[in-house]
Amino acid sequence: MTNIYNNILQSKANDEKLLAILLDPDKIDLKNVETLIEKINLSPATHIFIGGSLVESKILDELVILLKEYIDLPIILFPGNPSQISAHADGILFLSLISGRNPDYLIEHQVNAVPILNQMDLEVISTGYMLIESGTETAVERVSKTKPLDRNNIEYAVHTAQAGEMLGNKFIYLEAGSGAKQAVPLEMIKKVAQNIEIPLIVGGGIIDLWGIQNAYDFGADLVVIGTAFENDVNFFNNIELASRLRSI
Ligand code: 1GP
Repeated sequence: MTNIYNNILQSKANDEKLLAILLDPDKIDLKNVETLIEKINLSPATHIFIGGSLVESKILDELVILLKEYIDLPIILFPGNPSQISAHADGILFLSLISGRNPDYLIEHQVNAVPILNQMDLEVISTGYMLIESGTETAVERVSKTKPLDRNNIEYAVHTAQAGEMLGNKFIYLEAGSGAKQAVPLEMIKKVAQNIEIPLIVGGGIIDLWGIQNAYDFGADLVVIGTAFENDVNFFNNIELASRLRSI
């Protein structure tokens, strides 16, 4: 039941960096899923995240089943709300938006998700989710009706992450927002990483190898790539990029 998280802890202990490809079911055409699967299998990804802020898609179950059949990576749900849960996945990031002050995203959706999760065998991984200001309004901000944290107030971000850890979260996820203009500041990644023990996920607005490498160098344990791969399934084709990531 707890393989995904234990494996991530093991990777962290071995200083092996991890990479998740984020797939938004709303943006996937099942007709093209074969190519998608082929590209994922050629990529250096270690995990698949599935979800988005809005997901209205009816294909979630079908997509997860297909991915599970052809891809040998943990499939982890990254839901915007309880309607985005599939029993066919391996695990779920049980997110609490600790940067915000909207009770719906701190506890209400989580309570509503419990009867659904009780009927499933997903590995539930509690995650302190922190939205960081990134230049323009992002979907997470719009949908959750919460303010992101000031990107220059590193001390407050560190305290928020530490509070998340003290509350018992198993991950801290620093999120600039999908398609963000500016990724999470490297200095913030560094200070948060230095002040928590649990694994640190970083995502949003990372669009090239250097962004990935920098996030790792400053302390991210797992980097999430969504838009860059969505816009170009050949994103990881660059052999140099893939091999460099593998050797990290
Ligand atoms: C969003 O962190 C993820 O939740 C990924 O963001 O789409 O900008 O890569 P991008």
